[in-house]
Amino acid sequence: MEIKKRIMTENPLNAEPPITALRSWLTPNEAFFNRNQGAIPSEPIDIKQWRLKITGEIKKEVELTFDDILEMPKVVVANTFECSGNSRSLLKEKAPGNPWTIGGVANVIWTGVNLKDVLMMAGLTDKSNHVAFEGFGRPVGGSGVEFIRSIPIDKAMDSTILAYEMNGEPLPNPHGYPMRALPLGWYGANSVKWLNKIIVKEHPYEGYFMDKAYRIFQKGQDPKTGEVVTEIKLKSIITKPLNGDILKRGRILISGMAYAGSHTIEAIWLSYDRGNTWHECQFTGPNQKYSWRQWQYLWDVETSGDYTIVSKAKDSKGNEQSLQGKWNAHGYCNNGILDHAIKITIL
Ligand SMILES: Nc1nc2c(c(=O)[nH]1)N[C@H]1C(S)=C(S)[C@@H](COP(=O)(O)O)O[C@H]1N2
Ligand SMILES: [Mo]
Repeated sequence: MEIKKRIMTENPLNAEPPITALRSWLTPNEAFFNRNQGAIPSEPIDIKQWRLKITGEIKKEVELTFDDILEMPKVVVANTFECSGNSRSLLKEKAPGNPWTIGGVANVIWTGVNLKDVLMMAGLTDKSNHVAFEGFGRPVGGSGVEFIRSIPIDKAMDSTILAYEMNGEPLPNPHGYPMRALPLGWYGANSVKWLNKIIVKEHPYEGYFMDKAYRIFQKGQDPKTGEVVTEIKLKSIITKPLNGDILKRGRILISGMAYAGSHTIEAIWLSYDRGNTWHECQFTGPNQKYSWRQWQYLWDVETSGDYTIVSKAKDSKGNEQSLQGKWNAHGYCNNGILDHAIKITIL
């Protein structure tokens, strides 16, 4: 399948697929968005030379080859993966950064090993509170620092995998070959690509990509006091029809996806009057923890005119999406209902 992505920046590569590529429950690897702070390794890393080192606040250092990884218990899990900057360009008030529409998201089947199994080989101590991930070590971006991120030990032990396959294929080079960290249900920034080192720490890792980027804060506020971007927020998207479509009166199929990190989707509604009245939609796809849920609505339209259609999801905790996305300095986590409105014309 040829999929032509919209390139936002070429170097480093930041690109989103067309919305039509987001209509299937599984996203093909070729349609997986690209988000890079720095260079992609120019050659795939040599698997024979590659090692995964576990160091820091642990009982003993461990070094694993790729063959060692393949001999460990395998985990296969579908997981929806989203960049925290996704939908930034749809915010009512603009925020700086890549102008994603809704394409900075994908649902794929990941194969890997449990991070817990690797950490248990190293042995935890009473100072093993955070787990930092380091990858391909070229300093990146204007900041000139390495892309290193840490997550709390509970997430690391409970639901984080070290992924080496996407949809049954080795990770493509731009997506982190041969391995990336994958805290399930969390924003992409926590998924360090080209992983080669795990550092167990007493305190969260301190650095640009922990303290300045990937935090929710307001202008004038110290970024470090803002909340770290972790679990994917409840959101729904309409993938059919497309914004600006002109359709004939009669029965119109509206469909899309809804997702909520580690929570499942319980209900979804559609409105064609900007959220004044809501109509319950049907689910059409699998209902699995960590994966988005497909939905549809069959709309019998009798009156021609311009319509604004929006969707609203409710998760298993009973949360509902709010009408407008909450603005923050980096424009992260936009999950507003009206921000995701689709405008169509019925003839
Ligand atoms: N080493 C490294 N890992 C990284 C990044 C990066 O720039 N370098 N970007 C992060 C961000 S912000 C996201 S959203 C995802 C994007 O992964 P993808 O390019 O496979 O879509 O990777 C994360 N891991
Ligand atoms: Mo991201």
